[in-house]
Amino acid sequence: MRIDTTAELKRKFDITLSREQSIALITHKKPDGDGLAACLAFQELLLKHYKRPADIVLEEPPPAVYEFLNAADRCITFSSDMHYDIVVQMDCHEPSRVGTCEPLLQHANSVFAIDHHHEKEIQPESITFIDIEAASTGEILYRMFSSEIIRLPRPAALYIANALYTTILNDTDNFVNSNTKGSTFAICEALCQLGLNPAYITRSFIMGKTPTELKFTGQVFETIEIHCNGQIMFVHSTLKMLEYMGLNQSATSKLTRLLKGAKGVKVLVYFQQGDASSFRLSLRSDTVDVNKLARRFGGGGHTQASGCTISGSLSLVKQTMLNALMELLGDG
Ligand SMILES: [Mn+2]
Repeated sequence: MRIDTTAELKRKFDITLSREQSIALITHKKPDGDGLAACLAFQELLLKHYKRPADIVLEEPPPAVYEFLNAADRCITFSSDMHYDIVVQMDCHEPSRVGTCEPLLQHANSVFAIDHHHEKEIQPESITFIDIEAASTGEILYRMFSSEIIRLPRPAALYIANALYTTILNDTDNFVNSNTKGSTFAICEALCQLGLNPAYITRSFIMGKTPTELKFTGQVFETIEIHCNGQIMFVHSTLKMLEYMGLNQSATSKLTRLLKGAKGVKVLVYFQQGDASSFRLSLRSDTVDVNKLARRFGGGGHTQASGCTISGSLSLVKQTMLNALMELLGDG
């Protein structure tokens, strides 16, 4: 069931909380700075305001970059014997996006989804709130609970401010995406009132790459290919490239941030090899609806930033995407 206001969402959540016991917070596969930090903020709020512990359940331990939010100590890894009364899905609303954690949704008495991606598959039995205007899922959480957060003891409020700011940095790409609005800055200002030090979070989350990761970034830049008179830009990375540098997939995260906005380029596609037989595509554009494009390949996301996975060799996957893009840009 889709509901339309955060007030209604909160009301339903409060009722459910009074009726049920155990709570799990989950997010999509390959958790990002929005989904994961929104879970961390919500976990802290549930514990300090509602006095209710909640487990953050992930497919695997969180990436090391989230250590500034003590993520490793605050998350547990999914196992098939886990059952929770309430499951809250953050930054996604379709069961297929939660990966191996999906059984948690099936076994829960109540499921909530809080998201800002375009509607894909609303589950009739889950209470789903989607606001595609929100810059991040964390922003929705802030709107729901701002008065509760302000009243929390300072360390808890600061922790939540840090986590919510991370969600905003992540999804606005450090305030360069078009989802950055006055209301986003207003929330950031409110978070500063709670003690947030923006530069500290930026250093911990956006910067802080190791020299080896920067070298890998340089190698990805080396793969730049342009098509259609410079309107399409492709870059890629392979498992071999990562292996050679002794890195894992987390080195590929946020890399499109450095490549977006190239002059004359309408669509940027980053092909990241995920396993021996498939590529995960990150699509970015200011003018083309890449959500629609990603959906054609079973993916989705936002109008200007989306993703999908395509099986095949790198050359085949690139050709498939190039054909689809040429058709879309009217050159095919
Ligand atoms: Mn998000």
